[in-house]
Amino acid sequence: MSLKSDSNARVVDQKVTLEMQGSLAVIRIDNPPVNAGSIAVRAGLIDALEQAAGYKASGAILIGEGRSFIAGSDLKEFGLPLTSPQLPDVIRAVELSPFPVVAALHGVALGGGLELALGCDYRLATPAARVGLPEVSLGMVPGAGGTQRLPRLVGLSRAITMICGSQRITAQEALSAGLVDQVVQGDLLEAAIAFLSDAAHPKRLTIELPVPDENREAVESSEQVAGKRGRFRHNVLEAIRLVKASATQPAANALADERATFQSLRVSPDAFALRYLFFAERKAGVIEGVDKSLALPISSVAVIGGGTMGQGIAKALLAAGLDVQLVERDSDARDVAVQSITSSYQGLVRKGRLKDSEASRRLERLRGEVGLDGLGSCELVIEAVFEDMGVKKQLLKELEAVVSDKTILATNTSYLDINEMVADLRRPASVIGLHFFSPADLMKLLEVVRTASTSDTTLATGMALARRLGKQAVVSEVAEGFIGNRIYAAYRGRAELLILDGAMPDQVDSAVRDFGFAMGPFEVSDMSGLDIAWAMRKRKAASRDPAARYVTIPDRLCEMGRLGRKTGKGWYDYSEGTQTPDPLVKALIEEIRADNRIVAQTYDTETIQRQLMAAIVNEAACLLEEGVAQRASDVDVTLANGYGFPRFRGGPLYWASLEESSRLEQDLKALEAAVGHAYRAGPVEQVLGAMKTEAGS
Ligand code: 3H9
Repeated sequence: MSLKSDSNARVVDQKVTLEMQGSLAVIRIDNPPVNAGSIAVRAGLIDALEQAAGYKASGAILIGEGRSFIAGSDLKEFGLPLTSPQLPDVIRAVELSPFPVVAALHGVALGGGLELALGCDYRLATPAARVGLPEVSLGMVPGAGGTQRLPRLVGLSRAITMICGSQRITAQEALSAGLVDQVVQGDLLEAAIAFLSDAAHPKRLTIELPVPDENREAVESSEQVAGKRGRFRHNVLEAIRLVKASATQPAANALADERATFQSLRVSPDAFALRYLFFAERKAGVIEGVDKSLALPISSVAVIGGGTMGQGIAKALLAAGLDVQLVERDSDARDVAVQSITSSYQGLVRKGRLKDSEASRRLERLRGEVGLDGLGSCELVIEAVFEDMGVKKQLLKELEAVVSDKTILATNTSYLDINEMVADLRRPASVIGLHFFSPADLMKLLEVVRTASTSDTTLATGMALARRLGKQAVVSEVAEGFIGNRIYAAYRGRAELLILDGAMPDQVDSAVRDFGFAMGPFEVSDMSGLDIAWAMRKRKAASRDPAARYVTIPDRLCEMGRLGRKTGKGWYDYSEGTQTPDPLVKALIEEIRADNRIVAQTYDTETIQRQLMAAIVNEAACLLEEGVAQRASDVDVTLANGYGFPRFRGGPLYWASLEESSRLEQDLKALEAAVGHAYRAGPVEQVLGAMKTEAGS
């Protein structure tokens, strides 16, 4: 610790500084990039508070340097034994300080950052600040009083909803809920100084406030909703239990209970997996050798094709504040597309999920167009037309002729070879794949596809756009199905073989749900429509290896007009309004088995799960060997963000890296036997070995 002798600024340590402004102590936290509450920050805060007391401060202000207050505890520390002083020690020091302490919040105050603020006597926030306790989404519960102090300010049901839903709320919402005391329009520090200079703001410990009385039904209802949304995971139930304890237990006991629960949960398998995914998601944004700052600014985008996908992409762009031209072939199609977006916003406004003013702003930025002539000023054009190589090639050529030389062209293809698509273009370096997932305005994943000729500038621009849209980007090289659909095809293929060899669709779906997916593969097929994959199979029929095992069941279902939910029947029967296994499908499966002279095997839940996982893991290894994905963790990020893979398992390769290698080997052997002739073994052992080495380093 060093002191500056010629001013009031005292460097408490490199991460925390203390400056006396009159009788007020201004304590600044400076731990870039997000002011994570590392050990240095915690120790610095305690020192600063002690020094402020030594200076007989009449009040103190905790404020963050840079873009945030505190983004939470340093997640890198959580897999290891925690070093003292710990966050509850810092909060105790705040509470024991003889003067009131104000937390001045800007940027984000999350997790431990918000818990520290809750431990302060008052909280002021800028309008753009966001606050929340995201620990549950990381497999834990708040560990420094969040479950005890938050309900004292916002009530039990609101606290349950916020904590279990890992909600990040705005300053205005926090003010209405009673979480912050003032939203500051002008200078935050000046406002905090004025606030503390007011004698009406004496010391006031949050932990000593009573939990507001609340209607029991309201609490029970928020408890049920939160439990269900959190799929009744252990940490979610623990969070609910702890919040409720704030109303019934002495604070000291409940705080100790919370701390013990946090300590055990932070080293739980879920928490390790979710932390892995947190850092994997950030790493996915890094492209080796490509400078992020090359990204071109984008403010105006054209979307070609106003079907479901085009509309979804347009909505994602509008929500991010971009100007959008939605282009259709004729005025009827254009009007239908614009009307459909308008109606969907009206629906959201009616449900209270979008402000009327925001819906109007978005619609003002939307222009429906016919033909390509008006696209000269667009910085980016995304085509979302029919999935056909000829159609897309022709369109890109026409686009090249009308847009400026700086315009980036993107294709939303989900399978086609983009290298072939750009072969005849003048500026292939300006073309990229942007593979959105449907509904494109809601789904988090965006595969950013780099062709053999995509320039670094084009790629960096695609990644920056993804970030602006709030999407999770993953870079893929050109390959059929890119990363996600290629792995999904292997998974679905294995699921269909399981049916052919002895399982029933509901048994497979239920095993997959038990593993943690939201839906099984046959439920997903029914939802998205069996005809999409059918059309693809028909297209590829001529080139199919005749020696490969082929499951005809889905073709037969399509021929019977059973295209899934939209026709009331698919793998299941929906005619009574619920998803019901259909004896007719069972009979069809048995008939096809008999035709193929297959004696049905019996599969237990675990075998089904492990076989499907083996198919995913093997395909992922093949794809890494080919260089389609940059790194193993990108595969995990793809599956967790676009395919419903359970986040608490980290991702398929993370899951596999924790499995006993001999068991995995057995699974892969069984997979090989089931797939037969078409099986290609990926370098699974090598991929997982590299992951383990990285995790240990
Ligand atoms: C907690 O607090 C538990 C307490 O209850 C316990 C009490 C005892 N730790 O996302 P970005 C890094 S649990 C370590 O790209 P953005 C991140 O890895 C914690 N590092 O920026 C990245 O590094 P790099 C509760 C962290 O502007 C860089 O910062 N808190 C942490 O899009 C920039 O991140 C949370 O869950 C961290 N906590 O978003 C908050 N946070 O550049 C998690 C970030 O090397 N964080 N980093 O790749 C976030 O939500 C976002 O990062 C944030 C910034 C909104 C802060």
